[in-house]
Amino acid sequence: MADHRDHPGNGFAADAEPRHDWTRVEAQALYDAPFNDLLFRAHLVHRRHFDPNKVQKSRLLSIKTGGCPEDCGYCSQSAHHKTSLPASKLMEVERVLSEARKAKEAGATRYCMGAAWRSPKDRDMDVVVAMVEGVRALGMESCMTLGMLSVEDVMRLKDAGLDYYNHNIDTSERYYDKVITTRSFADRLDTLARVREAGIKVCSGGIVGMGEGADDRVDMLVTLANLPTHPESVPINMLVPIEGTPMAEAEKIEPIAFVRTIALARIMMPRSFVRLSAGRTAMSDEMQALCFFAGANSVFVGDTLLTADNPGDDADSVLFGKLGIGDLPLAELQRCG
Ligand code: SAM
Ligand code: DTB
Ligand code: SF4
Repeated sequence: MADHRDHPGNGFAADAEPRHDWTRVEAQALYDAPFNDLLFRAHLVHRRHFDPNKVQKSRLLSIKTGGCPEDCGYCSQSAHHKTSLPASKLMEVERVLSEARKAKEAGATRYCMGAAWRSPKDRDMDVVVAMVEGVRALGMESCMTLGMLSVEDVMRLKDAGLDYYNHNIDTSERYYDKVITTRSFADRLDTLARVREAGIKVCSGGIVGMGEGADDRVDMLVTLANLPTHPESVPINMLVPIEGTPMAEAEKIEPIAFVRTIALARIMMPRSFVRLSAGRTAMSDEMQALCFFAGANSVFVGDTLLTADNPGDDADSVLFGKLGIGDLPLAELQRCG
């Protein structure tokens, strides 16, 4: 069989090298193109850089749940909203590592740990560092998402060997204050720049289905694609509506618009892993299949995300079996891109 990177002459030579000078107008034109044209182009870009039949699997764990001082309008964990979620303290290192071991046995290559903080306190950092070291010793990639970081925090995480830091820009700069008022879009970009500067890989994406317009989805992706280096991992979350949050009743995103968002991310950030993230329990198999065709090549596995449901290993193995999609082992993963 032909190498997956082989492709017929297709007239999209400019897709070969990542660009960092996307304009809103050209990105919007891609997003608005006839669906088949958009998907065809995204799929060609995808095949040029990745095996289209392999998906990277990450597993999430909430290491500190609830009681967060930030007011993110989508989040079950914000102390500003009346959700049914009880707050808990930072987990013990051994418990985290025992969960990480199970995730590895179930096929995850990256272990992502999330805390409901605006930013970590100094005393938390010792514990977090031990978690990173423990996960790496298990032979998995480590990822943390802890809120805003100082230069000192970033250096400690780098020294511990942290592979990825997740910090989402969530939406466009224009729509940002409709979603969050306790921090700014610029705050997010500052932390991302510190993480990049320290040499930690960047995971940054956003949420769609929060009542934003197509222009907000496009602008969010333009911001990410015009960073000096593309995030290695770009999670695209579909809002999981949480009762008691201001976004509980937000208008749902139309599935085709969601697929367009994935396709645009793939075209603009050709070498990044685009993760089909939160919201998969509300997606049909066909919608997920279209997302994989459009260039998504990473998912969260297991039956919970941080606090919300995820399809679980049995449902995923049925889906991936039907689609002929296999795992991307760690060794292969490190050669990608
Ligand atoms: N507190 C840290 C922060 O905000 O960076 C880390 C944890 S936070 C829960 C990680 C990301 O999860 C958010 O940036 C957001 O993109 C995503 N997220 C949170 N709640 C969500 C929801 N209900 N639906 C979809 N994505 C969600
Ligand atoms: C990301 O972009 N999505 C993940 C991860 N990064 C940390 C989180 C999704 C959270 C979904 C809602 C919940 O589980 O509470
Ligand atoms: Fe806190 Fe993160 Fe939730 Fe915002 S998204 S409320 S920062 S846990």
